[in-house]
Amino acid sequence: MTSSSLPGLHPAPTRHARLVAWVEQIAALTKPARVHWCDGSAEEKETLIADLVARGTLTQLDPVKRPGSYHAASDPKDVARVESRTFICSDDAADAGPTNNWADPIEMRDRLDGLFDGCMAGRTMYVVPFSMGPLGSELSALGVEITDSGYVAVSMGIMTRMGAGALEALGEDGTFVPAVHTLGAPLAEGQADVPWPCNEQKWIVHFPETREIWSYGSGYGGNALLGKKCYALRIASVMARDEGWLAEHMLILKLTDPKGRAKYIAAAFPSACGKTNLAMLQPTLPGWKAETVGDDIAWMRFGEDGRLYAVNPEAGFFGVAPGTSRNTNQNAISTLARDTVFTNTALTADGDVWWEGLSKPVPEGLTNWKGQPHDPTSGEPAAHPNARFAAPAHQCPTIAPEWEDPRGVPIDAILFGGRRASAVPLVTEAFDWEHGVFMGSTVASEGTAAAENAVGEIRRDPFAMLPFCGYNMGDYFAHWLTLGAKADAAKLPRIFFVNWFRKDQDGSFVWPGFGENVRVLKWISERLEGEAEAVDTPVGRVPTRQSLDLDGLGLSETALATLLDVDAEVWTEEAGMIPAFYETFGDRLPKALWSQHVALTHRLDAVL
Ligand code: GTP
Ligand code: SPV
Ligand code: MN
Repeated sequence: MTSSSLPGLHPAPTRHARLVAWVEQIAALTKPARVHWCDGSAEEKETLIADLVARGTLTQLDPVKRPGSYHAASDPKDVARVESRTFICSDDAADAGPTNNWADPIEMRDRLDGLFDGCMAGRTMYVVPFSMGPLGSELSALGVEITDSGYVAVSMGIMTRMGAGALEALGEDGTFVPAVHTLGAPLAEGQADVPWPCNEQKWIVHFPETREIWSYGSGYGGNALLGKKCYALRIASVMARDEGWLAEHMLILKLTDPKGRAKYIAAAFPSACGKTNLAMLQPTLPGWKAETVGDDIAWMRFGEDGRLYAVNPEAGFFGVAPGTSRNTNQNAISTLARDTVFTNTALTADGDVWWEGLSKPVPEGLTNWKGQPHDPTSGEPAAHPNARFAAPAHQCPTIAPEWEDPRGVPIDAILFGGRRASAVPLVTEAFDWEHGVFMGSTVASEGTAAAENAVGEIRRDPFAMLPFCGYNMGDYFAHWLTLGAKADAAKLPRIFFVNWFRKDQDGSFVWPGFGENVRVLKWISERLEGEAEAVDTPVGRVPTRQSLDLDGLGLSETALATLLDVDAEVWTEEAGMIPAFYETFGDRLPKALWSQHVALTHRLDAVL
C-alpha cells in the first residue's frame, strides 16, 4: 500500500502543509495499516479504549468503584525509563556533555531509518497533536507525536492538552516538535497481537539541534509519552538555553499561611523522591493551606516585572503508585477515584487496583502485576515498585485555581533535594543565587525504581536533571548562573535544599515527612517574610531549634541533632567528592562553581 492510498491519511484535518508532509513521510517509512488523526474527543477516547480492551492491553476496573478507569500490565522488561538507551545526538559530542549518551547524528539517522522501516505494519498510526502548557499561553509550546500505540494516545490525552485544540493552535504554519514513537512490533498479515507489544531493543533518541524525538521499542512512561521527559525536559531544556528560560524537573506548589499570604514554591527532587507527594501536601499545621500547580515539570520565564513565572506544561499526573495511601497522600487517592489508567499495579479480586502501602492488611486474592496470583510469602511485591497512575490534574481536590493561568505563577522559592540517609540536613538555605546553583549542581541521591539504575546506590543528580538535560550540563549550570546574574537579585526566588530521608542507626526515617513537611515549608515561608531565624553553617543557613515549628512531633534531641546539625567532618568528606564530579565537565564547568567549592572548603576548615 502506498502512503497516499492509506486510509485516514487524507484528508488531513489541518492545512498545515509541513505537518501533513511530515505525517506522509513517516507513514511511508513506517508503513502502518491505517492512519488516525487524534481530535481528543470523548468519543475518540472511548473507541481507543474499546480497541485496547479487545487487545487485552487494558482491563476495565469495576465501574462503580472506579468509573472510567483501566489497568494495564506491561511486558516485564518494559517497566521504567531506560537511561542507558537514551541518546542526545547533537552534532558535536561535547554539546551532549559527559552526563548523556551521545551518538553521531548521521549514523543515528541511518540506524533509525532501518529500525523504523515498516515498524508499524499491521498497526494504526495515531497522529497526536498536543500542547505543553495551557493552550495559547506564551509559556506553552506545541508538539505532534506519531505513535502506533493506542495506550500512548490515550495516555497523551490525559497527560497533555491533546487533539483538535492543539491542532488549531498550530494553524497553517506553527512550530511544533515532531516526535515519532513506535513499539517496534510490526504485525504480519494474520499475526495475533500481544497485550503489551514492545521490542527487546530500545532507542530513545533526541536531536537537540533540529528539535526532534524518535523513540523505538518501549511502550512505557517517559520512554513513550514523548511530551513528558523527551520534549518538556530534554528538548525544552535546549530551547530554554537558546531562548533564555528554564525547563525543569520541578513540582509547583502554592502555600498560603494563616494570614492569607501566598507563596509559590518550585521543587526539584530526583525521580521517585517526593515531588508528587509535596505537590499534593496536606498540611498538618492549622491555618496553612497547600494547593497544587504541577507535580513533575516546570517551565519558567522572567516576566516584565522581573519575577520568575512558572507554568506546569502537563495536564495530568503520571505518579508512583506504591506508597500512596490515605495517610501519606489523600489528595492523590482522591485524584485517582475515576478516569485513571493504572500500569503495573496489582488487581484485587473485586476488580480494583492495589499496591504496597495502599492498605493493611494485604487483601486476599490479589493478582500481581505479572498477572499471577500474588503470594504474600514470596517476598515479591504485588505491584511493581515503579507502578504508576495517569490521572487528569483537574481531578486533584487541591488543584490551584491558577494552575492553567497562561501567565504562570511567580516563584518565591526554589527547593532542591534528594534521598539522603546521611549528611544532608532537613533544610538548608543558600547564601545567595550562586551558592544555590552550587547546591543544585551537587545534588546526590539514592537510586530509585523509576529508572533501570541500581536502587539505593548514591549518584549525582544535579538539579534532579541528570537523565533529562538535553545538552552539556556544564553549560546548563552556566545558564542558571547567567539568568541569575541578569536578574534583579531582590526579585529572584530564594534557594533551599531539603532532605526528608535522613535515617537513624536502625535505618528508620528520622523525619515523619509527608504532611509534616509543611513545618519546613513554614520555616521557608517565614524566611521569605524575614520572620524566621537561621544559623549560618559552612553548608548554608539552617533553622535554629526555636525557629522550626516542631510542636507535637515529639522528636528527641538526638533526632533533632541528626536533622539540623552540620557535621563538619562528614561534610569535608562530602565536599571532597565534588572535584571528581566537576572535573568530568572540564572547561565547560563554570569557574564560579569551582570558587563556590573552594569557599565551602574554607568555611569547613574554619570550624574544624
Ligand atoms: P517521579 O514521578 O518519579 O518524578 O517521582 P516523585 O518525585 O513525584 O516522587 P513521589 O512523590 O511519587 O514519591 C516517591 C516515593 O517517595 C513514594 O514511595 C513516597 O511514598 C515516598 N515519599 C514521598 N514523600 C516522602 C516523605 O516526605 N518522606 C518519606 N519517608 N517518603 C516520602
Ligand atoms: C520520572 O521518572 O521522573 C517520571 C516517570 O516522572 S517517567 O515519565 O517514566 O519519566
Ligand atoms: Mn518525574
